Amino acid sequence: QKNNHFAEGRNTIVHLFEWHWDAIASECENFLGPKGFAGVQVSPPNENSVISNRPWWERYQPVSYQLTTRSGNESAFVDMVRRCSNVGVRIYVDAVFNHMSGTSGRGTAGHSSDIGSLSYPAVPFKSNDFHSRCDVNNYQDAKNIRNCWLSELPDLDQSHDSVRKKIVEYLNHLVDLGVAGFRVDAAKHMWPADLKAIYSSVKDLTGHGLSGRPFFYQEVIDLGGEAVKKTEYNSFGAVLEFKYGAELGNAFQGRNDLHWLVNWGPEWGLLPGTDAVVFIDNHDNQRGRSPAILTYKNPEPYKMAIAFMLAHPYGTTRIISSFGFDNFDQGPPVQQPGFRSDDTCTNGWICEHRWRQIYNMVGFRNAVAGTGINNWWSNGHQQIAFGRGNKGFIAFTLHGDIDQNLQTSLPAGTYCDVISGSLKNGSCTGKTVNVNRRGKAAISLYITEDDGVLAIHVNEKL
Ligand code: AAO
Repeated sequence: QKNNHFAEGRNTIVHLFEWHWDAIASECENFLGPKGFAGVQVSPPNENSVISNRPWWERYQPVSYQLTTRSGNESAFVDMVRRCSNVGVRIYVDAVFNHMSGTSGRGTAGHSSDIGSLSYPAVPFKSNDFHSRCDVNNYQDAKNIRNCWLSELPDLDQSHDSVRKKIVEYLNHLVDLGVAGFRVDAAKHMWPADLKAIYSSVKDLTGHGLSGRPFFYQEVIDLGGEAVKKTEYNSFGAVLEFKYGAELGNAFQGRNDLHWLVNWGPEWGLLPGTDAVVFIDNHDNQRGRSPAILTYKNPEPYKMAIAFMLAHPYGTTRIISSFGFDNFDQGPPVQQPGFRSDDTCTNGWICEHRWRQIYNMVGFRNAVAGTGINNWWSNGHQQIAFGRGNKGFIAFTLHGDIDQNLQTSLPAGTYCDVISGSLKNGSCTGKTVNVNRRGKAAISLYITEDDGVLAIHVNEKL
């Protein structure tokens, strides 16, 4: 349940937040497959309440487990799974089963929900399937966190067999359709024993070359100081490691010297890497107020933090692909993304995963997979560099120029910097780096350049 089931040579999940199933299918074929992405996290595929002005968050208000939403219906979902799987890209579902909708009315498949009587006939769930009403308002109290209602959302009682059965049926249905795993929404608000029981009742993966236990990665926000701990969850599934993006966000905004990253990993209070799914920002905290969190709105340090994440061996990496927004509630653009000749998106979509500095680092991660960190270098402050075995090397500066001959373990030759450009038709569109026969690389990285990163690897060598 901690195995991410990535296809050979692929390593990163992209969260195509609010994309439609047919657009995701095309994206797998046209971009994600060829660029080496491993998987897509999709928005919740089950029926949700239709809420006025159609905010993004209506998708976290389940009405039933039927697969009809504004992203598409079940046949479009099946087609997406097939087309993505055919090009080596797995599908991971955002699974919302801590609660049901907090809104009375109709859902995206036309079914009703009634918050007064706690009735969701299309599942069906009835009032005795829920914890009685109280609000999650005390993060020092595990019972309050897990038995009360998060954001006024009716809280399912997963200790009941009848509730477990409905959830397992939903997850099994998705396994039958060929998904590889689940992001478990609000896992912190459910009891570990209940989750363990639910996961172990879900069937093994089938189809599209998959087998074994589904991947479960759980949303347990643990930045320390609360009653619920991430370590209660990582024995039976992976956990989204929220400390990761908060620490790197601080570091790449200059609030912590980069050279301290020499021991990045569990020594920083992070979970073991094999238990962690890591990210710089997600769909919630990109809308939040924490100054630690970097997003597309602060592109230079954001791209650096993502480059560090993708260059470092720790964890299963995930990137968010956003739509642009000015306020918290704003839903996705009416039109799905179009694409410019430089790969970037139109129609209000940010498409971070199509930024060269980001997708080329997805390629870097694939090129260096299986190696450790070596040849660590720093100037003692805001400049660092390190290698990944004899496969890749990366340098960062937040302050001042780097003009150094740095020791690498790379084969001699001329490499393309995959941050300032790419290898195209036998030449580099950006900077080049020469590595001599002793492995010394002539690294020039000036603070005046567009990006404070330089990265080279064996798959983009002249
Ligand atoms: C909407 C309306 C509500 C209305 C409700 C029902 O906005 O006003 O009551 O409908 O009608 C999303 C939206 C919600 C939306 C909901 C349903 O965010 O606004 O409510 O859909 O439509 C906690 C949970 C975590 C949760 C997060 C948002 O632990 O699980 O809140 N995330 C997931 C999803 C999210 C979704 C839901 C759950 C619900 O990813 O999109 O909600 O399905 C602390 C705690 C965290 C806590 C946060 C926020 O952390 O540790 O556990 O997350 O606070 O309350 C700083 C702070 C620290 C904070 C941290 C968060 O460091 O110091 O306190 O940042 O990164």
